[in-house]
Amino acid sequence: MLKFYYTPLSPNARRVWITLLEKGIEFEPIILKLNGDQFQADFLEINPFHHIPVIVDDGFKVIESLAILDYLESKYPTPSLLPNDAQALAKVRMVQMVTANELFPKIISLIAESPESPQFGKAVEHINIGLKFLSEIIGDRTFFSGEQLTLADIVAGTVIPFLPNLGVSLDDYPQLKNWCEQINQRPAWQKTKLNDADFEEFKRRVRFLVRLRRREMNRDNQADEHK
Ligand SMILES: N[C@@H](CCC(=O)N[C@@H](CS)C(=O)NCC(=O)O)C(=O)O
Repeated sequence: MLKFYYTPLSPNARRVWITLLEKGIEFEPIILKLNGDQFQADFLEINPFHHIPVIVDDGFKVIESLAILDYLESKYPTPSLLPNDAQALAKVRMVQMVTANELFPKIISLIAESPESPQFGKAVEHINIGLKFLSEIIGDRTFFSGEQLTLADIVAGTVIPFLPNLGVSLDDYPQLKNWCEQINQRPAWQKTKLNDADFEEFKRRVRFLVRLRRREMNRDNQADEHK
């Protein structure tokens, strides 16, 4: 059976979890705590970058959430979560990449920075550029590709619904707001959603990781100065 390495707190892993549920793929859950267990030799053999999510299917391992989604779509094509039309497919990819590369890093800033700081304000500005772009793609459709749920909805749907809880209103984007309400009701979203305590724990871990990375960067910079 397909093995799924993840933690329920991770939005990157949740993309994969929701895809497994939407496609009705059976899996063996292997939960990591990310308290150092990701550095154990047996996990490093599976993913040398010590990240979840990872899947191992028939002995074939796949790392990187977006690569995992493509693998699952090819290997388990029903129900289909990708359109065939060139423009529709390009839109799915744009939604995925804009969410992963433009919105997600700024969400980290919303969690790590004080709401009064210039960095927080800049993150909100950037997120609004992303939301405007995404609301133009969704137009007045139910999902990003029309009536069919796709990987675009799954990737954006594990990020955008959290924005109001992090200080970014969706009031200027009524269709995205309707879409959030729709997808949040789907069984796969309900089953994988974070409760309030989990969400606080997720934010605590993000702040801890950001502090750790900053300390490491300072140490590296100081070491470079003394060379
Ligand atoms: N680009 C990767 C990112 C994965 C990632 O950053 N995973 C985090 C959890 S959200 C992780 O495993 N962190 C543990 C670590 O960095 O040691 C993906 O999309 O799968």
